[in-house]
Amino acid sequence: TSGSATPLPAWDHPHGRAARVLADNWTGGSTVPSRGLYPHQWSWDSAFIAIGLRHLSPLRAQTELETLLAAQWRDGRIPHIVFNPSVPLGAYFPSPDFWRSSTAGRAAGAPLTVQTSGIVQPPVHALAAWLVHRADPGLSRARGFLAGVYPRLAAWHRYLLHRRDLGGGSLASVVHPWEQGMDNSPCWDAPLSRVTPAPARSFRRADLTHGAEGDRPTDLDYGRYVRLAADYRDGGYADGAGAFAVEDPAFNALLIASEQALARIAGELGATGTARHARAERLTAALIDRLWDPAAGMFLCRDVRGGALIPERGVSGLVPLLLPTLPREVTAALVRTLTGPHFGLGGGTRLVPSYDLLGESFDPHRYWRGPAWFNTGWLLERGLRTHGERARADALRAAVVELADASGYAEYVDPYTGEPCGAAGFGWTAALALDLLH
Ligand code: 9YW
Repeated sequence: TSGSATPLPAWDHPHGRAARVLADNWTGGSTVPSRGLYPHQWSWDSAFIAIGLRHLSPLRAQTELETLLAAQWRDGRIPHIVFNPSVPLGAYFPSPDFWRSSTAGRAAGAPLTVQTSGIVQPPVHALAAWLVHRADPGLSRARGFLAGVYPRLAAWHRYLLHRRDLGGGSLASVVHPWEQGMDNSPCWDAPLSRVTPAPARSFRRADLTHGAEGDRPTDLDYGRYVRLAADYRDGGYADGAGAFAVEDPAFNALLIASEQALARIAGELGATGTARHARAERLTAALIDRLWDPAAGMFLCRDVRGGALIPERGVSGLVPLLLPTLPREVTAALVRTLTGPHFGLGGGTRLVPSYDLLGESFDPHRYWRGPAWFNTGWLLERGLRTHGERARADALRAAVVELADASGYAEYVDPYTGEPCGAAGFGWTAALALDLLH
């Protein structure tokens, strides 16, 4: 099934080992995050994976994004999971019979021919599409890659900017912790505490078959995830009514970076990107206005239902460093926070922890409550480089590449020791390490 792609890469250097992970996780039209734990296509995983895949096979990278976009709903949303029909139902929870996209999502325009979830994930896609195009502009033009994805990406951003402006301040809200992608971050504890958990006996987790219990979210977390998702489904996936709505800095920063990428894509297609650049600037102003906390020296999440900033330092609050047009005092404060005692980069830690090292809920092994992840490492490396922090960017780049390889391309690692946690052979870990090797 490797088609005309290059021969299988060798095992004796990091580039080859990362490429092997991506080859092993490729299913013919897209790449799974992990063969055991996550055997379907995930939205932001695919965007990160395409960014790495472009160095191995620009055609596969384009296909990865096209496969995802083919499952887009008519209202513009890109579902967080596109299910592979040949994988048994019990292999992952919640499975298609939970989401029931083609029936429960009918009013929102869910596709009829493919089963998906009904929630979304961070909008990294336009950024990924632009980077994939640049890897091989000749192939991209010959296939009409950008012309094909542009209207879909534009509809995606429209959905987020209009249907998801639940706080009325121009930013997009997430309606489920799975949407933001950092499932059990302590940032969600307060807004989630208002959600009545679904009884543990009403569902069956599949993740514990593949991961150590201490590395994963708790049953209580899962009860709340299930309740929120079931309520959203039972309301026909209409936006606005849910118990959980949060404006997250990483989600919105990625939307802004993707809006800038979409402006470049428009330019490449012969249109003007001016209006999109202007919108990205307005969104950046809204991000600072609504989520910047000068005392913390970082961005915080806003609990839209509770009406206040959430006083927890999650790595998502550093991700806006990626934006080139932030005011200088903001970027300077972000770099200080990243390298200070709460995140310890270059001091106690070599990779960025997902949560405050000094926070009460810090746990170096439990998923998004402390471990270091490679996608946030990649985003922050890009941010440091964008703002001229070359030595720090170089050090973080070296650490991502080295720890990704040393951990067997782990899903996440202990931020102090680099000890692997979660799944091995994880898609975006390999893809983003590969990207940083180029
Ligand atoms: C789950 C696939 C996804 C990631 C998320 C991560 C996890 C799904 O896995 O969520 O079932 O818990 O938190 O960011 O996209 O890799």
